[in-house]
Amino acid sequence: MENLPTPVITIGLNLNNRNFDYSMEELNNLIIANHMESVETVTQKLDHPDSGSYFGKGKVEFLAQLIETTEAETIVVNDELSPSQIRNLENQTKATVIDRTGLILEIFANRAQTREAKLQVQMAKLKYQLPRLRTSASQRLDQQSAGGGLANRGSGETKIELNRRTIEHQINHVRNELKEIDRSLETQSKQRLANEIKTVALIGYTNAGKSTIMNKLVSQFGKNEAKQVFVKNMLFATLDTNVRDIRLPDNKQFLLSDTVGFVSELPHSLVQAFKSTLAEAANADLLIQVVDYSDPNQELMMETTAKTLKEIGVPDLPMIKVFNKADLTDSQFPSREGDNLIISAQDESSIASLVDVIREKLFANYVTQTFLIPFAKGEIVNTFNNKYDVQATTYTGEGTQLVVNLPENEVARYENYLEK
Ligand SMILES: Nc1nc2c(ncn2[C@@H]2O[C@H](COP(=O)(O)OP(=O)(O)OP(=O)(O)O)[C@@H](O)[C@H]2O)c(=O)[nH]1
Ligand SMILES: [Mg+2]
Repeated sequence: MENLPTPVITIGLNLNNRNFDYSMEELNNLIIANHMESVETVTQKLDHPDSGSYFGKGKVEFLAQLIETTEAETIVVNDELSPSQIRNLENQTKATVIDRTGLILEIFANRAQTREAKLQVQMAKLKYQLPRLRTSASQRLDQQSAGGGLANRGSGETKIELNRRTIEHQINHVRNELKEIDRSLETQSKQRLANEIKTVALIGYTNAGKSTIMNKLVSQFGKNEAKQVFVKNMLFATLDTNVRDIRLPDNKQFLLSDTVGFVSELPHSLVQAFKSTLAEAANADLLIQVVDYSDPNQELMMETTAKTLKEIGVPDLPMIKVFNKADLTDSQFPSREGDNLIISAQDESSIASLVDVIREKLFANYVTQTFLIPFAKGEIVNTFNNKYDVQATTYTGEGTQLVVNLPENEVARYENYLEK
């Protein structure tokens, strides 16, 4: 039997922010994703966080009472706190305090599967811990002074120094390991560049259906249709970038990548750590932003996505928006407005319209031309058949006549055989 979720108290400051309710809802989803359950939610309206203890004095006292009277022993905070805020809150409430960043790092740590993802999460965690070492160190000092003597203070400080050096050492170690992996990934993407294969990246808010769409495309058009990715109704189901070869029936090929989903205020250290994984998106020819159309917060989720892309350093790339899960709404699907689509990943004709838009966007520079290839140049006929969409083949006295849809810049290469 599975363990029951850990009871916690969630708290958040409302700084007159229009996104406040949404961010509290998101926090609750993050809590569920971390196998916790909120037994009580406490919010406060303030102009700015209390620099000492985040909440004001009265509210902190109220929290201390709640910790005493409920089964919860942990407080989860909707913002990233300073080390001293965490320390003060912990001292005053006698609870364990986890801030939003710490929570997201925990979820990522539990989800990471591949060596790369594990290292990336570890890097983010170490960087988060480094400035926070003071927390436990000062606590130790407090305890020592409470014990009466200053005699031990020196040894306490040496310990902090030791911890700091251990963490810095670990950071270097992880950084080197990541560099190794990065190098091999770089070779792979250079190869792609050399092959001029187009790339498409699925991006967007977590749980929108990116991996589901990936799987549908892979099972219909994948070179290896068995290579399905993990799908689950939870936040951050995907942490690793998965890249798959897609080959449409008309020989148009591209690489499709699926990657980690976004959430608002994704910790900076995590974004940094995942940069190389997310580079897949930064280099794409086309981004497909998947949006959960059944979610009332979809506008804010799109804002979150835009912000995160900026933070990763993704340039202004061609992007289409796919409003997914329309089966859960009253809207007609599939339907298209400009380059944007309303679809359901579970519906076959939806996937077909998505493929149409991808094809249009990705292969816009394709032209249809007629060539007459002499019989002696059979290898060109083979190339056409393997690489491009051959729409008609006629055998004439002079050679093979082919109607071919191919990239405009490739035409020059076969100029001698163009039929005028
Ligand atoms: N009803 C409905 N459910 C969908 C649709 N697309 C995806 N889902 C479900 O939504 C949940 C999340 O899907 P995923 O494909 O894992 O979402 P994701 O965007 O990859 O999520 P992360 O990897 O966490 O970022 C799963 O339970 C899917 O079965 C859809 O069109 N309709
Ligand atoms: Mg996914």
